[in-house]
Amino acid sequence: MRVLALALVFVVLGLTSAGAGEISLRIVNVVTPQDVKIWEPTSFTAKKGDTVVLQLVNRHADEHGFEIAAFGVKEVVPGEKTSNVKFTADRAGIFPIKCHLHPAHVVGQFVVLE
Ligand SMILES: [Cu+2]
Repeated sequence: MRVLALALVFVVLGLTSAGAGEISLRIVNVVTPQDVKIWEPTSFTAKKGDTVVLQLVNRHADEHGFEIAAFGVKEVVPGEKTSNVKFTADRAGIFPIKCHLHPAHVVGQFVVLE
């Protein structure tokens, strides 16, 4: 229950921290206890029309991808580097996020509310 509450607070902060019409998030590549590399937070939300600014932090030694195909995002982040991505969430829906370099790396979803 406590974890859920914290997760909720994080999402709300992500939505409000950059003012109306823009969300700004730092997403970090981590390893789960199951030894799977993921980008965290795994899921995030925007409103249709929002500008989305993502700072992708790759803490691993090897490069990893971050793709949201529906919005033309297809970034390769070199080992121990950070990449910035900016796009407009111009349509509503639930869109998969994945590492296009390593399909086994389960990532998450991007939710755009109407
Ligand atoms: Cu990867």
